[in-house]
Amino acid sequence: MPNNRSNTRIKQLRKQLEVYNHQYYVLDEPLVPDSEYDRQMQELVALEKKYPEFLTSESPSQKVGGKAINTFKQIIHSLPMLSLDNVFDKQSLIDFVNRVANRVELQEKQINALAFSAEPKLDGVAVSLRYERGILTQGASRGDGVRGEDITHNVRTIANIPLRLMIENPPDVFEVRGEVLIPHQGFAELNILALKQETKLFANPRNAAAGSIRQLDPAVAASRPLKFYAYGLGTVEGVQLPNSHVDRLQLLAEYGFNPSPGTEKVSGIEGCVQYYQQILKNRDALAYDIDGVVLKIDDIQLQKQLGFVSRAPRWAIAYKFPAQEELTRLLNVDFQVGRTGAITPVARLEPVFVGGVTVSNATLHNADEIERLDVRIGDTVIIRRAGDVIPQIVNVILDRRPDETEPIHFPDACPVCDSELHSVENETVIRCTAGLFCPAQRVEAIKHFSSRKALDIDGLGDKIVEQLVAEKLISSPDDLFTLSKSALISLERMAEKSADNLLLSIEKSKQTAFNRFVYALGIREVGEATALSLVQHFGCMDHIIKASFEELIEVDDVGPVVANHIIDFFKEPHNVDIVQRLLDVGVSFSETTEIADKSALPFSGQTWVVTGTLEIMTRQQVKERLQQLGAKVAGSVSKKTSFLVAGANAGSKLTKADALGITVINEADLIERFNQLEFSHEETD
Ligand code: I6G
Repeated sequence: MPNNRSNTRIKQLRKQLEVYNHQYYVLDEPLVPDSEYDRQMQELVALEKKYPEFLTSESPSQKVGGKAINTFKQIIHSLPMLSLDNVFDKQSLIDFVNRVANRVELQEKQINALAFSAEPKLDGVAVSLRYERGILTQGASRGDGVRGEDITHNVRTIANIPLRLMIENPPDVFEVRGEVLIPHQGFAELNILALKQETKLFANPRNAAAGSIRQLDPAVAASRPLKFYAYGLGTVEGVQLPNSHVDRLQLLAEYGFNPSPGTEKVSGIEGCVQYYQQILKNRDALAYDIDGVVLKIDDIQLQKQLGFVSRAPRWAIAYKFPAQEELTRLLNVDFQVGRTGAITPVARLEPVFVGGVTVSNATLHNADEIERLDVRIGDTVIIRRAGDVIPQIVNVILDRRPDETEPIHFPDACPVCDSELHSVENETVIRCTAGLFCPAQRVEAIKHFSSRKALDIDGLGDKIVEQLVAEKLISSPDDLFTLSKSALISLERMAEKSADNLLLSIEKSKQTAFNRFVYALGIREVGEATALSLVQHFGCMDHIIKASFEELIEVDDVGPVVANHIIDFFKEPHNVDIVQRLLDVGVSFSETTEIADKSALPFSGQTWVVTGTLEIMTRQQVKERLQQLGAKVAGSVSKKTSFLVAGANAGSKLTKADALGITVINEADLIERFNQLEFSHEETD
């Protein structure tokens, strides 16, 4: 091809690929299949190789693969990157608005109508991007606000940052400021990869994002799922800008950026407070971390009038959420034995206010987690509490470790009954092998038996069960039905009236529903939904006890894993005896089952399809877990499908799901969802 025709073609391909990139990475609406994109990119790369004189730094072919640098250059921001003042409560927000109103002499009516731009405060890393005549020439970290580091080589690799502004006549200088972050799904994938490669896990998405843009080699940033969201402008020359901040964000979208998602224009203090509350309520449903909302006077003229104090604008404020991470000290680690014998290390902490509540315990999950964190008694630790998820220790501050600490050892025997422990290959859980001979498992089994969704024995609280077992007044669920009033009164703080009421509740609980009874037995992974399916399938207790593996996997929610748990449970003569003794003491149920409230299960009403090769869980495990959570698992994708879980090499199901606009999630995201539910769900141990 002659030179000038090649140059024309190169320009054509670049323009087309820029549009494809923008549609894919910024708008999330791909225009062409990957194969077509790849074909055009290959053609561009080949032409640029043949005619290197036409190669430019803003070509879409240059997004990844730049050279590593030796050291970071310092840059001086042309306009300082300011910081925001924070408020943590409504009164301080009102004080902020009143200060604004006093300074620009607003009347009450004007305050109520004052327009604010409101946006979620993304928990990422602030960066500034400089475009000269439309070309990205510099990316800089915030640094101290005056001086930052040159991270151009890394920001160039971020997929939703355009290398060229998407407009015909770009301004001479256009600086965009915003946050770089890693969404939850990408973060989970990064840590799964780190686990596989046995490298250090990232503590949280913010640290991972900060670490990614502070790399000498741009290949690292290119491999990280970074996203950039624009929240404002720096120096701009050669273009007239709108006088509203929200309109400026709209302009940023037209130039090819993702403005801060969820930005809205709101009015007055009440508008700001409502926005804050709405975002706080929906915080856990967002795809990324946020730590508050940012409120800005929308009118740029007013902003200019207000100016700055020290390094912060007077026209903006961060209204922060209660912290989700805090520092505290590890006082001790207890090893708890659960209903099915699983041993869970529980961290006892110096009480600390985090995420809106005082926290004094956190889970350490298992032995691997203790080893990963290398946490020791006396350590200062970062604790995190997000939404309803049980608090976790995310990291140890090694600088603050006291002298002469020892690694924490997982016990060699059950901490309660001293029986042998058992660990299964590829499972992180270590269990006590004593079953109901272990007092801890006994207590948990009886608590489960009497819980609300099981026999629902009103007034039999956890503390009473613990005392009854400790005093050897009961040792298995059937003993509850032979308890005497004098035995109950012998317990600490048990008055005569309470003992009478409790005996009445126990008596009343004898009349139950068949599915509640099966659930109450506490068979591993047989939750409410599975208990109901078993009862509906087999119709009587004897058939469930005697069911073979083949018969069990015929049942709706039962797969091989659960089937084996059921068989193991009834293989134990002790468990069959308990069932018999319960029936002998008068527990009875109608064969017609009460419908369990399946609609209360987290995934009820949803239809899921699983396809492709999964790496961590087997497809069967995923299917069973989804069913336990109330989902229907279907074999094919249709309009009724709620979610498709797609592993590697997913084929036609993925294509169909895409065509139908069905939400597709990968294994990492699925595991993240399971983990979030794990601690609030009673079905598993
Ligand atoms: O809108 C914003 C979001 C986050 C900001 C901001 C920010 O810092 C993390 N910082 C400033 C100084 C401004 N807006 C004006």
